[in-house]
Amino acid sequence: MSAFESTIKETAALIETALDDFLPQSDGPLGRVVDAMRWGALDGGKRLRPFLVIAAADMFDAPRARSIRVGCAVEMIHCYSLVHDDLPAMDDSDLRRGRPSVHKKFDDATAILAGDALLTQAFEILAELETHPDGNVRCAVALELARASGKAGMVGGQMIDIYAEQKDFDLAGVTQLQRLKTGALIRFGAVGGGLIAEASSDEVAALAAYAEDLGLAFQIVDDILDATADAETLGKPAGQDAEMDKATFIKLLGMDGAKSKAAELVERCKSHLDPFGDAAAPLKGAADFVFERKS
Ligand code: GRG
Repeated sequence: MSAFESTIKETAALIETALDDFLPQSDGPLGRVVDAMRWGALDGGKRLRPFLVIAAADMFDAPRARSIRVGCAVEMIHCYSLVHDDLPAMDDSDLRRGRPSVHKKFDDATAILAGDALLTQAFEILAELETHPDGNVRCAVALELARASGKAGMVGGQMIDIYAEQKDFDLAGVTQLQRLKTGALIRFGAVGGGLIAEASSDEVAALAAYAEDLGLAFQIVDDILDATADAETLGKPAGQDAEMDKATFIKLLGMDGAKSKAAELVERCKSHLDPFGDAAAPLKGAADFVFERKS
């Protein structure tokens, strides 16, 4: 295991414990929604977005207790999006992280409510005093997460993605779609970490520039992994079977073009962190991890 993999595993364990504490089990109908929230949020995932929060906040020596709370908030939003995305009305997926998706384990109504409850609890956590003693800081972080999650961010990107299945998008169109759908929460990770640590506006801008390039690289790698898995299933060279009704980076750039674009973005994203010197090593490690990941 690389040094970076051990680091992200350590922060993932901190997030797992904190999420477990935020979601205590209970009895009756309320217990059912909590069980479904736990099924959707615990025991899985790379915890990349919370890692970005913690690593960015660490650069400014912010208390870990605060960055872990902000990390849990963004992970709850991410998990809610996966729970809803798996529903029959969206991607209709029976499996998530190698086990039954929430609506398969429970039922559709419970999955909708569990997703809603994860979404709302994320903002409850950010509003609580323990997140930061200064209400202005708590408000700034909540505002940033709301914008990243809603119609100007992830939800907007998902809407465009559903619509785009019938349309031919050019590179600028796909880039914009992915900036919203997956990029906005990744961007929040680094920016949220800077905000909770009361970094200067220039420092937050550098974190945003890093995370914007990182988010795009993440999505290109996701497309490469999907195309490779499809090719293995179909027994054809990777990249030749990109879904024709869906705009992907593979469809627009080809497999080799997509790989070099991802590599270019990873190098560029790391360069935005140069002003932070050695303190930025964990965030730079995250960029290499995104490029090299296999799942
Ligand atoms: C339903 C409002 C709503 C939005 C859904 C993000 C999203 C929008 C849907 C997920 C579909 C998907 C699989 C997109 C590809 C990129 C992505 C977000 C992958 C999953 O993120 P990882 O790899 O997952 O960080 P883990 O399991 O590691 O947390």
